[in-house]
Amino acid sequence: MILLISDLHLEEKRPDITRAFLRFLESRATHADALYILGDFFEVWVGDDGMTPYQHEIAEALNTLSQHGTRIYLMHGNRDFMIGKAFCREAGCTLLSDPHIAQFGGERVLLMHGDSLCTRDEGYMRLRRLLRNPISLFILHHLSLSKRQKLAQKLRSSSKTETRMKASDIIDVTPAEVVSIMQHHGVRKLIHGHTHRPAIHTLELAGDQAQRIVLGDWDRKGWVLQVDQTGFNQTSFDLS
Ligand code: LP5
Repeated sequence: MILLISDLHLEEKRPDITRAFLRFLESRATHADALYILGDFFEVWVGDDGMTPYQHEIAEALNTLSQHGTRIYLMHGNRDFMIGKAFCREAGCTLLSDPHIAQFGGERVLLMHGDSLCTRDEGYMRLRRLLRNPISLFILHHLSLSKRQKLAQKLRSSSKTETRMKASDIIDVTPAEVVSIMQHHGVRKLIHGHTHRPAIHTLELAGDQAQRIVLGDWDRKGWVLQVDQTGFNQTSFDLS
């Protein structure tokens, strides 16, 4: 059995999400062969050198699960693309590229965070290109921790102001982009997060039925997608 989650936005200020996640790791996740975390696992990540005691505690909890035998795979999101090797080593998880093709029960499934599918959000696309190119990443990694923290704060506040003003369809995935990437990778199933709009969408790809499964974010509820012999089932639970 495989479990997939995304967009937990873990931070010390949300003990309810943290508690629910730690409970999930100690219970349901121990029965899984693998756990996939598809980005925005943390609210914000400025580099492994800035890890707080809280973040070490989360890494340790992941590591305990991996020692127990559940393989853990982590993908970057737009908030935590600076997660690096040190965190993964400490947490016992493997960093996946975005996109990544997984084999679930013999089916090729495309896994993504989902932000790169929102191509109508031109402001964000520009910011993404700027932050994620290798030269910027090199520079960012060499800035002092305090500078990175200040920049991250600035980005968060600009992003909050701007997203409030964006139309709902602009900050959702672009349908043509979904079709194009699924065709490019030759898959009939795509799983992603980012948009905080949990759903299973069906679409037609070159005459075949295809599915786009959107993972929910953890806020008032937690969301988990389970893949087993019965298929792909996403369920939610109250965080309290
Ligand atoms: O995060 P979310 O879901 O609320 O919004 C996203 C897009 N915003 C972002 C920015 C993140 O919230 C903040 C990332 C912090 C990373 C920290 C690590 C880096 C450390 C070093 C920092 C340099 O991803 C938002 C999308 C939305 O998803 C929906 O898809 O709309 O995009 C924006 O709002 C972007 C704006 O349109 C453009 C913002 C311009 C900001 C200019 C500030 C200049 C600072 C330059 C720094 C190099």
